[in-house]
Amino acid sequence: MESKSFEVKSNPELWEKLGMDVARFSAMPPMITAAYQKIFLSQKDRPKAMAYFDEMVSEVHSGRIEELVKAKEEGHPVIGTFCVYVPEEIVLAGDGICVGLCGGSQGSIADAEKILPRNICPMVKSAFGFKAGRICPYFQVVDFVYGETTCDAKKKTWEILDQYVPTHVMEIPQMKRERDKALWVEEVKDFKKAVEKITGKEITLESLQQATRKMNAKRMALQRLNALRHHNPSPISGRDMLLIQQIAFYDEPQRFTQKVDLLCDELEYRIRNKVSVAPASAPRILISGTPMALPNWKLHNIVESAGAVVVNEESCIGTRYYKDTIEDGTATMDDLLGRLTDRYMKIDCSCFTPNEDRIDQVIREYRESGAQGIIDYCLQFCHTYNIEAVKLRQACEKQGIPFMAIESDYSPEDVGQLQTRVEAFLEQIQG
Ligand code: BJ8
Repeated sequence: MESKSFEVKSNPELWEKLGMDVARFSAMPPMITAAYQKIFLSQKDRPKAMAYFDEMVSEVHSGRIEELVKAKEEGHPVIGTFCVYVPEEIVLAGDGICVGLCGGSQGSIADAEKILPRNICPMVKSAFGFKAGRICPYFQVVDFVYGETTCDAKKKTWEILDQYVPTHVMEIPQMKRERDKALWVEEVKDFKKAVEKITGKEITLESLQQATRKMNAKRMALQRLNALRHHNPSPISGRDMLLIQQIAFYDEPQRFTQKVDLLCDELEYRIRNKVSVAPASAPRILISGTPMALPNWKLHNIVESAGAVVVNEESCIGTRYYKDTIEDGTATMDDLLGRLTDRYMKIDCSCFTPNEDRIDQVIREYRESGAQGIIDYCLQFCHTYNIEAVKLRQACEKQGIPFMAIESDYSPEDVGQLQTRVEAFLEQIQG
């Protein structure tokens, strides 16, 4: 898409209807437009199929919201989540729509800090601030939100968020023993009941099987895309890959899957015809750690502006979201809920202990992606990822993998310092 013709569209009438603070929110689309033009549309040789994803960003506050409002009017509930442990398959089986509500913007932090302590994770503050300030149309559309007990900042914030929007909480155990699985299955069943209550319809074995296939197809399309981007030279930038993985949390799943598959076809063509976004000599970086919610593009932009390519995201807005699928085949409802729980238990978030699987997974993805160094990204005040970086560093040292850990937030203040550190790291990789 031509940079000049791109625009994040506004729809003040719709926002008004949703009870938003229209005056304040009106500043958001022009800000995202400017950042998007600079970070994404200035890239050379982008795949043509990125036009769809540009369009999704353009419609993020208008067209997609209109679709959600219409779907609600037609009886489909919209459920907001903050974590990849809350099973989307159940929402789809209940004829509902799942939207990720994690916040990746500095713009809503001040709203949160009027109520919450300042020294907590920026993702939690950003998400909460969107609701408290009425400056996120997705938050205004949802029928209810489903939080979880992964980290302290989140689980305590849900108690306050409940004062603004009905907030249910899923207990996520922090170990993965048989007895933890038994508890987890019960939590999944409670979630199913909450979805059934709002739709007034029973989730049947058939509807859950269909939803499972739909989500498996989506995750497999993302697996295919991620495998293709590992090619050297890279057929697609890390910035575009991050964007697609962010859009996965608010787009309609079937349409998204088709568009990802179309992009994959184009990437195969590009690989065959040696069309790339960077030379084969460009340093290749794997980013691991805390998720980067829309519009957090800070680190990818810094790394790629320094001449490197991000070749993998070991993150929940990344491989943790799609590396595992649910076993298909004949089942009873209990079997299927058990298989679904098994799939979700494979997600290796740092809130678990012990969590050796994640360390092994990062190293595996490092090897598979042909990366030459790992940058572990931790949002400020996220203790579990911050501490787990110690073990990751030890594993990398043992295997001779260049490793750098950074801690950051959404403010632009540390950009200069991060640029310097990233450039020094890239020099180290290149010898
Ligand atoms: S499964 S990574 S999506 S919890 S960064 S809010 S943990 S203080 S986001 Fe996450 Fe689920 Fe885990 Fe993934 Fe807390 Fe840390 Fe902030 Fe975090």
